[in-house]
Amino acid sequence: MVKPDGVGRRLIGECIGRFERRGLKLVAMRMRIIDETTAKRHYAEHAGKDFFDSLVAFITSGPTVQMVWEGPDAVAQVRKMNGATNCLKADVGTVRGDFGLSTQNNIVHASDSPETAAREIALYFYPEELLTYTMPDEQWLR
Ligand code: FUP
Repeated sequence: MVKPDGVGRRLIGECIGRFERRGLKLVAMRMRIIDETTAKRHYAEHAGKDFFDSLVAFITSGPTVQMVWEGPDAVAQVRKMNGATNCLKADVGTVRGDFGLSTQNNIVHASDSPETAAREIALYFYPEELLTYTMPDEQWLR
């Protein structure tokens, strides 16, 4: 997901371009302003923490772009490309290491496991919105 700061800083294309060039396949995408209920479900694991209210306020503060990317080890690949949660600790060359300064305003979100991905995809997409198709270069990307 590109978060409100990423959208507001016109980094949607930058993020999509990086995942595309890596060789991942985009199978679903939508743009929405997340409502408070969905935000609290998304970040349920952080409920009760001191940054929770601020996190919910931030993620609901503007448009976000949800995407589903497929490919070998897609979850791990995207996590690595996004960089550490705190942009200060994110390696240069990652989205957060190249564009961010903060922990909260860290531009992108990515699922941390295939199980989390399944839960988060279901929060934002109907099953029929996940497209099945073949890219001509898939033989080189496995
Ligand atoms: P990540 O998996 O990298 O998105 O990170 P977490 O699930 O640990 O945290 C989710 C979001 O909570 C982060 F993107 C930013 C926010 N956060 C804070 O604002 N402060 C913290 O101390 C930890 C996380």
